[in-house]
Amino acid sequence: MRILLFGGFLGSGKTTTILQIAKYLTTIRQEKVVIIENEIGAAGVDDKLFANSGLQVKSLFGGCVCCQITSDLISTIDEINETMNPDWVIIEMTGLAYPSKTAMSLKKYSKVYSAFKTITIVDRGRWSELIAMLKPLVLGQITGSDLIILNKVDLVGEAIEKIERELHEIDEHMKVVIISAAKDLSLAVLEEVVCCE
Ligand SMILES: Nc1nc2c(ncn2[C@@H]2O[C@H](COP(=O)(O)OP(=O)(O)OP(=O)(O)O)[C@@H](O)[C@H]2O)c(=O)[nH]1
Ligand SMILES: [Mg+2]
Repeated sequence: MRILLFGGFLGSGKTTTILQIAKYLTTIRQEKVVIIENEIGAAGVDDKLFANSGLQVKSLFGGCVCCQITSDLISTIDEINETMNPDWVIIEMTGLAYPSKTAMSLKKYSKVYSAFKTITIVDRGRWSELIAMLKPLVLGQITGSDLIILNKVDLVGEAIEKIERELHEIDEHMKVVIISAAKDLSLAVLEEVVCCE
C-alpha cells in the first residue's frame, strides 16, 4: 500500500487534482484506491464529490490531521489496510494543514505502507497574495514536500518562472510540476505525481 498525501492552501486545487490522479490509477492502471478526506467542520463537500465519481472515500471530520486528530488518521490508515487492502491511499488534507508534519507522524507511527509521498499544491493565481499575507503557512506547506504542483497556470497571476524561482529559493532541490488541473493531465504528469518509493 502506497500513500500520497496532498496538501495546499484552501481552494488551490487538491480535490480537482486528486480526482484525476485517482481516475488514472483506477481506470488506466486498474489499481485499488481509497481516499481519506480531512475537513475541519462536521460535514464535508469533497468526500461526496469523490463518492459521486465512484471512488471509495473515508471521511475524517472534526479537526485537522496534522495537529488535532493525527491518531485518528493513523488508525484509519490501519483499518483501511486491514479491511480494504488497497494499492493506494490518497489523503486530502485541509487547506491549513502542514503536510510534512503529518508525514513525520506517519513515518513514526504507521507501519503499514510501503511507499509514501508528500505533494503540496500551489495556486498560481494567488501566489503573490498568499506569500504576502500568510508567508509562514505557505513556507510551512512547501518545506519538506517531495513534490510541488504549481496549479492553475491557465489563470493570470505571477509569472510562472518567478514562482518557480521563488520555490527554488525556499528549497533548491524542490521538484516542481506545472499543471492546470482544470484540463486533462498528461500521462507524463500523472506518472510523475504517483511515482514514489
Ligand atoms: N481555472 C482553473 N480553476 C481550477 C484549476 N484547478 C482547480 N480549479 C478550480 O478551483 C476551485 C477549487 O478547486 P478544488 O479542487 O476544490 O480545491 P481544493 O484545494 O480541494 O479546495 P479545498 O478543499 O476547499 O481547500 C474549483 O472551483 C476548481 O474548479 C485550474 O487548473 N484552473
Ligand atoms: Mg478539496
